[in-house]
Amino acid sequence: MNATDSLLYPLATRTRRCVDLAGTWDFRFDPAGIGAADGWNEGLPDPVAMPVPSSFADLFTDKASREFTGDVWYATEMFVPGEWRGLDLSLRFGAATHRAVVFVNGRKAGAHEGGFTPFVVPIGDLVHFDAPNRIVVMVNNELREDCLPVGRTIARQDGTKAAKPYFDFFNYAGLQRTVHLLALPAKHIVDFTVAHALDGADAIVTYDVRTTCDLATGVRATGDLAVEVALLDGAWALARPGGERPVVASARGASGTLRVPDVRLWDVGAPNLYRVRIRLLDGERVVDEYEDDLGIRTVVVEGTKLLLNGRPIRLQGFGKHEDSDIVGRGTFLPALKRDFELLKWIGANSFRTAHYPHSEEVYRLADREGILVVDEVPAVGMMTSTLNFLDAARGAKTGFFEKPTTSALLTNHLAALEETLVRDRNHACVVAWSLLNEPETTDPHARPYLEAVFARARALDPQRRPCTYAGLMSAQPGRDTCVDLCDVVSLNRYYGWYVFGGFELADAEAALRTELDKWAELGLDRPFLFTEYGADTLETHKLPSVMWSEEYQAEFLEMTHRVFDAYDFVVGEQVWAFADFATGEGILRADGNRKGVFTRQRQPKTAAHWLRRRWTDQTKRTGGAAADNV
Ligand code: BDP
Repeated sequence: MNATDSLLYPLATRTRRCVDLAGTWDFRFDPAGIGAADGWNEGLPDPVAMPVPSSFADLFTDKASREFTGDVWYATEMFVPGEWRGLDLSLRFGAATHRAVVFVNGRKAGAHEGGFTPFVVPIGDLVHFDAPNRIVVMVNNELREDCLPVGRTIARQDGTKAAKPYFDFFNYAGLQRTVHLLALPAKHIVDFTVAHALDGADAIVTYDVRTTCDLATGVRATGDLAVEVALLDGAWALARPGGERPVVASARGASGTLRVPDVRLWDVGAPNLYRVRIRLLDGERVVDEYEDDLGIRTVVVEGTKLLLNGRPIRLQGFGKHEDSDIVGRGTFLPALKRDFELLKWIGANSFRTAHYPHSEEVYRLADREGILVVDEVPAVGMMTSTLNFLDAARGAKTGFFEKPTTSALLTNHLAALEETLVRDRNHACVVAWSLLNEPETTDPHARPYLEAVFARARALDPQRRPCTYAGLMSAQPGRDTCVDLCDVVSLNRYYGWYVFGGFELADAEAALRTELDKWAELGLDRPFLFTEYGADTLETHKLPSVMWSEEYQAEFLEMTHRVFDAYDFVVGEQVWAFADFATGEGILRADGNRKGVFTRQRQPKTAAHWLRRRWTDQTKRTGGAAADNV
């Protein structure tokens, strides 16, 4: 079984059972790394209570717990009913940050590297039926140079470990996402892909379904079984209790096409969703059935334009972390809903999942709310620097892609990339893939590494969505050795903050214009997206403005937007950041990164009102896809 097998979102259907294991689990820190030798895989001695999902860091009142780096252990019990004998049983983790080993009834069931993508471990041989079963998970949150996200782990004087991220967000960890017990038919659907094209008023959906029969034979074959794919009307109003939604189109075969007459396209703010129903059939008998929401829309890059459903779209929104009070990076649906309401209020139509794939629930909600997502792989910290945000602007050579760890890092990067794209590629909301954040592309050694990453991404997306990376500030026109790999050029720029800040804001404006003029001269003929620009802002007022005041953040944004509006090839502005977020401690961060347009408690700073005016006006002005919808 591969890590990317059975990454389908866990949903119960007539053939599938799925038990959410959220709740209060047992938990223990293991600072001395004795758990394995002391048999904690059988169960935890003297555990404390721990909510799952959540990050553990902000739940305790002592600093050692918050900053803990090393192994932590989780345990719980689950009941496996006898009628599930003969089914394919597995545990599915939405994520375990950054790596995990899973034990069932004391025996190892599986392991996974990478903290932001789901994985499935088969447990059929390990469970007791009609009885409680013990699950134990050892999670490790150490940062390394050969793993994503990149950083180091140091030993402090007293021997305890500490994280040294090469990135600027708190190293939250643990079982931060959902955990499910799955019972699937022995022969089942593993995955499917869709790609969309428009033909007049109709859509043509090209699909491909993988089943366990393919896995067994290694070739595209369903044996004696047949695959049937149907597109159902998605409107909830049409779903009658006990009744079925009307079938809009259907086809037989593991791959094929569906013609959707008079298609209702998914769009920004108009999130029309169909339901896709996939059946694996033995004659008339349904062996397996999977059903989920599906939005139909096209994304194409044409010259310097980004087209959504054939119309130019301008992305406006934010770079956004998964980060909230108390739960840290843990999945917490009410906070997520609040974020989407704020996005709609401010007129945003998109965000980037900086700097890792967010929880699956984020994309499901984005599909339902009609918000576009630039989906980022957890490839951040690809400069040897613990002050990466400063060094990105300075451009010192760190030789990141020349290290002995580079090839192992690439292997892990490709795995994380594959898991991200396989997990998310059917979502209508995903408009582009961001394959790295601020890699050291000023160094030609980055080139072969990025070529491998881009090639893998392109092979994994039948929709051929644009691929990009968020480019660091020192990778100026002519100095970035990889920019031609991008379908959309994404820039992280801090004119007016890390350079030419405060009273020098007019010089910042001139420098930004000079850079954009140089990009124009290079004639790349591609759309440009600003994936980061922003200023740290405390909830304080100052007239005239000073850096860190709310007035300065608004002036900074006004200046930057004045420049963007003068360049046609700039098709997107994603402010850094949506909300204030937690970072490690340091003299350059005032209790976290404060570049949020909203506070960490999700209240607006002054700039939020200003942005709202711009983004609601702009959508009217452009008359494009965003206009109808936000
Ligand atoms: C960029 C990083 C981002 C930081 C930001 C900042 O991509 O993660 O939070 O700078 O300094 O370098 O605020």
